[in-house]
Amino acid sequence: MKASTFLQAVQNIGIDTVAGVPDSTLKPFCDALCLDGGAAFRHYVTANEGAAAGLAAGAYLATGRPCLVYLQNSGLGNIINPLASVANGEVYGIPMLFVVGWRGEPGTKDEPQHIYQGKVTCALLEVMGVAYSVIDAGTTETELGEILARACAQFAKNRQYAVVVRKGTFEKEREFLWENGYRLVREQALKIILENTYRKAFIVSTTGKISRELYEQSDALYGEHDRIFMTVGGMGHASMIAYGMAQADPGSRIVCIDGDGAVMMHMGALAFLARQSPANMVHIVINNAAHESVGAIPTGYSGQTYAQIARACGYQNVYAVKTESELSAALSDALCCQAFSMIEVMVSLKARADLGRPRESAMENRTRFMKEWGERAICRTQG
Ligand SMILES: Cc1ncc(C[n+]2csc(CCOP(=O)(O)OP(=O)(O)O)c2C)c(N)n1
Repeated sequence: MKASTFLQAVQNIGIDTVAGVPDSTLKPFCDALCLDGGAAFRHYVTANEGAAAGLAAGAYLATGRPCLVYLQNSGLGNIINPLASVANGEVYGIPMLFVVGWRGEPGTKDEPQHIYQGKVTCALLEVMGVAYSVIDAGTTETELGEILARACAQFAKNRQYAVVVRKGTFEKEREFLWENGYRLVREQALKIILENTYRKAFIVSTTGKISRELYEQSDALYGEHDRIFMTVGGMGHASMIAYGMAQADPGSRIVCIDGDGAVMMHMGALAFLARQSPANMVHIVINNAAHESVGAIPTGYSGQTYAQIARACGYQNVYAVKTESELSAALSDALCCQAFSMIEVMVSLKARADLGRPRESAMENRTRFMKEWGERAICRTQG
């Protein structure tokens, strides 16, 4: 199905506002929204999926028209609160149309973070009282019309409706291409970060290609990656995982390698972390102003640098760097001073097409990581 066909059908039922967080299953749909297909809509990439549901609720209050909220099924966790306690028919009864990218559909091969989420996707919608239809590449325009008619019937009852989108549903069309103006390549920045930190620290890295690039670069440099905890799911929570470790052992050094989209998703963590100011933690934000891992759709970033935001929250040291030499200097400075720091690294949208994925299971990686950490703790108490 062409994303433009889908968007036209949605427009035909009176939807004019679209908000969400991009997803690779929905990539052609997101591309279309950022290109001509989006011209008929007010389109917002929100900080997280719950925020998109909030925007949809407000727009409905103002216009009486339901909005479309799009998300990867991982984002269902973020919409459950506004859905259950605001939009649900037992509260304010606010209709909205969800378009949910279905990663980890049972019977398909996908990454570990999608397996369980994929299994419970439809059950979650059911338990939330959201009627839904599943679409795929074979869904015809007539069938789509029928599905949207069912959605409208739910809207009339002040309920929500979901269209669950299987992998490969939307045809590849014209890609939304743009430049952010930065030159440093993310993978090169990650290599420099590893060279400066891997032997001195434990690393907690964020969801998406940042972790996949770190995995490959660490293997190339050190033949292993056991000191890296890859936060493959739970987007936006890497810094709190890092803090959980940092507070448990103030004698160890923890480096969190975050993405700008992930930081946006749960930005409250910055204020919390600044209040705690763990002297043994460095927070690195790789900023490409995009959700690059799922198709480089811009994040809706405000233009403030994350370093400025961190400074305003109370981080003790902040650095914003654009070049390899600035990054190396910031790393050596941040690692030698015992103060909670943020290094924001501006990078381009470049990524390798042949980037691999972790070969072990998530559980194997966890076991190796905890073993490394445990051995370090034993050295410390003995030494
Ligand atoms: C809750 C949730 N929503 C959406 C996704 C899909 N997703 C995976 S990686 C990613 C983009 C991450 O962007 P950023 O942190 O800026 O890192 P980049 O990919 O740009 O390096 C998204 C949206 C997800 N994994 N979880």
